[in-house]
Amino acid sequence: MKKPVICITPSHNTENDDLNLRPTYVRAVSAAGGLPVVMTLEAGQDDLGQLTDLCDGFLFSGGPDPHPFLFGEETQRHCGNVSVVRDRLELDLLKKVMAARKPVLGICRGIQLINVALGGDIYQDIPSQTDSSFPIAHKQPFRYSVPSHHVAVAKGTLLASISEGRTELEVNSMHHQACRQAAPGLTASGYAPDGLIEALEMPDYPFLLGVQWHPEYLWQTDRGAANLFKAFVEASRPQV
Ligand SMILES: [Mn+2]
Repeated sequence: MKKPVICITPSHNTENDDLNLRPTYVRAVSAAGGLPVVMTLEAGQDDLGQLTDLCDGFLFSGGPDPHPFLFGEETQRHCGNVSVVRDRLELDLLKKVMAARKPVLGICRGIQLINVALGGDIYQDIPSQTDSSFPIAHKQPFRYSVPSHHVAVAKGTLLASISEGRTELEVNSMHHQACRQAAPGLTASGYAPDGLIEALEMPDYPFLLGVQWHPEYLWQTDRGAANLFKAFVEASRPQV
């Protein structure tokens, strides 16, 4: 049986114009039964259309901050580096993929990119834009394979079904930005203990899920993280 082909967007190192991608994404997709392919950042509209036809599922990976202009803001003092090239490419790709109603998984920057693309916005920097008497470390001080905070799962959601009834997940955290206002059509299905959105999904879509944590570092030890990739790959399996 042919494996579902999963297109993974790479990161863009703007210092030397290199592409890079942590191998953990590729391994997690492979282990879940998918055939991962890493895309380039040099693709015109026609190329993106052909890629959308060629691939069965699309994983928007982690990376630098989305440009603030994309959600109508000036650049805040603690905003990080951006890649205009990657922003443009991923926004164009997402539009085509969603028009084809093919499965989408967003991880870290991916959930933010999806939210911004659909009309939501993000905190440019959590520590300086939120107030908390007990600040959660969204940039955890230890290895990414070790969970650092919990996520409350909303009942009746795709995330809940993937999590096999668990109402609370243990996740890792390596982000300084976060989704603020969910875009129209998106539902928040996971929250950190400080109230920040950690998962978004689109109920009126075959499979569209964004998570703020990094399941690609947890799938070997956590069933929920492994199930997340399995559910995505299975949703991507072409109907025969
Ligand atoms: Mn977090």
